[in-house]
Amino acid sequence: MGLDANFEEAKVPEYNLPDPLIYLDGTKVTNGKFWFRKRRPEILELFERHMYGKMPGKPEKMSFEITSIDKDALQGKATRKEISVVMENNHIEIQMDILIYLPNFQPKPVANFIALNFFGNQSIHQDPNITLSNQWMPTKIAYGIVKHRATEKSRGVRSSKWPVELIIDRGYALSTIYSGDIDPDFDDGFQNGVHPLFYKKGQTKPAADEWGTIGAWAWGLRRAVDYFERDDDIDNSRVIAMGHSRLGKAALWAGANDQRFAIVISNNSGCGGAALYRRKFGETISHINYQFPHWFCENFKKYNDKEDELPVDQHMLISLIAPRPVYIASAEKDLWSDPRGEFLSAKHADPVFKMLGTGGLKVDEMPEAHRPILSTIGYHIREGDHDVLKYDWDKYLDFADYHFINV
Ligand code: GTR
Repeated sequence: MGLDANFEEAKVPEYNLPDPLIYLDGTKVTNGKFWFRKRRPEILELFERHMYGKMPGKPEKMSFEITSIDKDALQGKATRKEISVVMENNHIEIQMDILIYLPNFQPKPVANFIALNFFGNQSIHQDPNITLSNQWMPTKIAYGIVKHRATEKSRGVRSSKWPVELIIDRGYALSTIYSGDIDPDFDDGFQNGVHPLFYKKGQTKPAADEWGTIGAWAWGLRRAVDYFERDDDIDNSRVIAMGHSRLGKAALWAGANDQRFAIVISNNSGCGGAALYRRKFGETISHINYQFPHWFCENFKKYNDKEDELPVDQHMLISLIAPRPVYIASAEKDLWSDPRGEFLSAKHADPVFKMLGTGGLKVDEMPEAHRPILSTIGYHIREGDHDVLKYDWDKYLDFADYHFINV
């Protein structure tokens, strides 16, 4: 299969989206009580069975160890903490390391962004005291990742995507975890990472309706919240899940599953994230399953080139977050992620948000670049490529302020 894709709006096919407010039996959801009792679980189950796979609950054992703490980080403006979370199930252990920067000037507990990273915690900032990851990661010499391991040269290589000082100055904490601590991003038949902790006797890979790698990352984000619940510096009513691209897909799925995330932010999450599949614009189901056969559950492969047969589409993923605020961000040149499809997911989730008594999405038409929309559903598109920029973070901070302070 080649990777030819449609990038022309005129070639988007006609499509009918499944209605988030119509039950599988064809009747209509009439109020919020039935949404939560019946329709929301129905939709969640469809996403589990056909797309992301079911994820397990908490492991049998979890232990938390603060491995470092520095109250004088970032020229005194922040406290840096590192926490090792060891999780055990079926006598197998896995460890994920959380790096947290807390603003020193802000009274505790503070609102907190949690976002997974692609190249280890040390990649987000030049701070020489961040513990260097020793996990497998994709080799990338330009980033100082040599023979699948981070070197000293990898410190801060991704700092343009992580404006830590800005986040701290605005009074928020930032937490991050290397995604590969939870599941390394390659197709090894699910032998490494968290999946084997939950195999039943004789099981060697997830069943067709069980989690893939995106499900595992989402699960890891939820386990981070288990830690935050024990940390008095963090306000557990104000935890924000944020993710870029593949990690944005995971942030949305985590937010759909776990109402402890007060706000969910998708940065350029595209196919399998915020974008509507039925538009077949940019990356499609067959592209993603071909390039990343480990991301979704096995059942999802049945929908290669059959997006119209899928019982859900991604506006329904957004609707699972309601009534909690959700922000979707696109970039003009990121056509592979289908910016318009990302906006339309927000728009078609709006009826659920409105039924639940929120303001939903306050516009009908996709805004121009650099005209952010602040409402329960937030949205912006900016100039430029597939990336996370300071501009994006600025808007996420505005969105969080709008919901946490101004409301
Ligand atoms: C691409 C993939 C996208 C997106 C992106 C990323 O190769 O096709 O779905 O996830 O990677 O994570 O940067």
